[in-house]
Amino acid sequence: MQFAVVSLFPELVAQVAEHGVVGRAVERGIVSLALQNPRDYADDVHRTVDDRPYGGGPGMVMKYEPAAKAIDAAREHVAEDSPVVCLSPAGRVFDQSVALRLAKLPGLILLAGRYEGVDERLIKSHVDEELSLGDFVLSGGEIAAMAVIDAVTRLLPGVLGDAESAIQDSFMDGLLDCPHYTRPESISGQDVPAVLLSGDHAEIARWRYKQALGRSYLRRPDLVSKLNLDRQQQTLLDEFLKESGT
Ligand code: 9WO
Repeated sequence: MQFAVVSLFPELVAQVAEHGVVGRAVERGIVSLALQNPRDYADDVHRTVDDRPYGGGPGMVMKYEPAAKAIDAAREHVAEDSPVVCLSPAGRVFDQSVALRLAKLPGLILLAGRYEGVDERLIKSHVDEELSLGDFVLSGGEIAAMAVIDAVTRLLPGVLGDAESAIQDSFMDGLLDCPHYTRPESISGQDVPAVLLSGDHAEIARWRYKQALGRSYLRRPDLVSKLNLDRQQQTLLDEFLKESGT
């Protein structure tokens, strides 16, 4: 999959491709990341990319022309039918189902805004979709763009190993993860649950699924109500609630 990001801080965005899962995917040629800086397309001597807002008020607005030229240049690095996505708290919420949809695309251009916002006419003429990570404000769209690249890359065939993919699949059915433990067995009187030391793999799988259901129910009831639990799941959840005294 071909990603291109339009940003005034390309060296920040480049970091996502220099570490971890995304870094390996780039090394293995599964993803590419092109960067375009609107500043390189500003044609005045000061290479101006922002200007004062019409109507007055504090802050600056990202100018149309340098960003538009940077998006057009980004198109050269991605497949022809790659959409342009802008990261903004005004967008629809990015979740795993959106990540799955984007992972089917041949490419994606991500526009990361700065300042108080982007000239609305750029959104109108160049942006296909606005996406938000949630109801908070960042200083720019870069970190959100990096999150989208990471979440989408993990879904591409061959990026995760078999074991990691299996873990991802089992928790993509709409539940939170179960708790995890590693050595040592006891920390200041906090012990690893005995079942995890039992060697009984069926019982361990059952316990993990019960924990995932239970903490999803307690922390994210919205996720659980979407699921329509079957008899077996309802039994596990009832057990969890009885054991946890809730
Ligand atoms: C900021 C904003 C605040 C309230 C309502 C709508 C808004 N849109 C923007 C916006 O597009 N801002 C640009 C990108 C320029 C300023 C910094 N930007 C930004 C993106 N801040 N926060 C985000 C963001 C992106 C994705 N998910 C959460 C926040």
